[in-house]
Amino acid sequence: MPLLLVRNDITKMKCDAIVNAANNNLRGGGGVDGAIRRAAGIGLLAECITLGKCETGKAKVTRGYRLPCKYVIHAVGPIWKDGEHGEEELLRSAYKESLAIALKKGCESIAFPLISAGAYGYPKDKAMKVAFDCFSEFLLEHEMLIYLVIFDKESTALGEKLFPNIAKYIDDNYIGIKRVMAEKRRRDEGFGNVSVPFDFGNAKSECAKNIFDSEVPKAVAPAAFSSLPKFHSSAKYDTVSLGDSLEEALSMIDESFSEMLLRKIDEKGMTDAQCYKKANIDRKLFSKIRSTPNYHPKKKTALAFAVALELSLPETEELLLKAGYSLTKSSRFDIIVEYHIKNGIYDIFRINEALFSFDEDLLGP
Ligand code: AR6
Repeated sequence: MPLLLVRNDITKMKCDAIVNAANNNLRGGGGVDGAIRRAAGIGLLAECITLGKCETGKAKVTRGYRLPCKYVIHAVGPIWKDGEHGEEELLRSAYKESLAIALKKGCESIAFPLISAGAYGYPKDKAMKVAFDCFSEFLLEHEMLIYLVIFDKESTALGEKLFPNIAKYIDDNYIGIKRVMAEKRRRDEGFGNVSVPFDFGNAKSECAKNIFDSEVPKAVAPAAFSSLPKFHSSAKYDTVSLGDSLEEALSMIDESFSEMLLRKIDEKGMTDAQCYKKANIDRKLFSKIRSTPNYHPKKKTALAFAVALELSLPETEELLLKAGYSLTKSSRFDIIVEYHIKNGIYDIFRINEALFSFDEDLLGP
């Protein structure tokens, strides 16, 4: 099961367990701890009292009481001093212990806050990296839906601060909506081809979000592509006549997205599980893709597989095309993904961290 980043109040998360950023006394405090206790009610404090203390880097579990979760796992992260006092190890341990408890309790879903990144002063970018590392390591071995819940806008530390190189790459490559619209108008008015591939369905700038519905307009809806047989070239298409055998016509149908994906998995010597886990995709969705030759994925799913397979940029474009998509310069989402592929960064959690920080959709299901 994948890792999802969400902006929410953790007390609202409907999952098997939520994690509390607690202190050694387990008697409550401010921040996420205070919010959880207020929402859970007095029963939670009463049970905490029976548990005694909890060492830094460790975790203990109670029931969820009035919260919409079965369990609350109280994890104690380190107080940040300067990074030279074993903070990272302790923070890793807090995440690992929490996940081990969730596993033992049979949880299928769990939501974490950014432990230690509030009152305990752990720098948010560093805290996020530790969280991602722990989750991705865990998900390689286990099936669980993990949410990392970011509460305040500031927790993301925002893309430009965290990722100046990516911000620069976006500046250099992003084509604003006005220019794209002008180019589209030129094309519509018959002034020749545009140089910018424009994809309404993926224009995700603030500007684009306001202008267009998030739905892909029918005329360019990728689903429309997938239902049509694809031909290798127009020259070949011309040769198909009514008298040609069905077999011949079928032989011209292009490889579908699913077929290309499965072929690439074989070529890369990966197992299915290695691929879908690396793509942050759950087993169920992968099985559906595997058993549906004409499966039409979302763009973020197709790109997640491209990243998992470590495809080059042209190969990525090819895989996307199978699903009726392309990478465009009119979408910050596309540019950020392109940046990572170009730089050989194929860690989906790292890419998602960047996407999240720039307030974009994430790769995955
Ligand atoms: N939902 C999700 N995240 C939240 C919420 C919420 N409702 N509220 C805050 N956060 P902190 P720590 C984020 O201070 O640094 C307590 O007093 C917050 O933005 O809650 O581990 C304990 O009793 C930040 O990113 O925990 C301890 O004494 C993250 O949760 C001490 O604070 C953690 O912030 C623990 O400090």
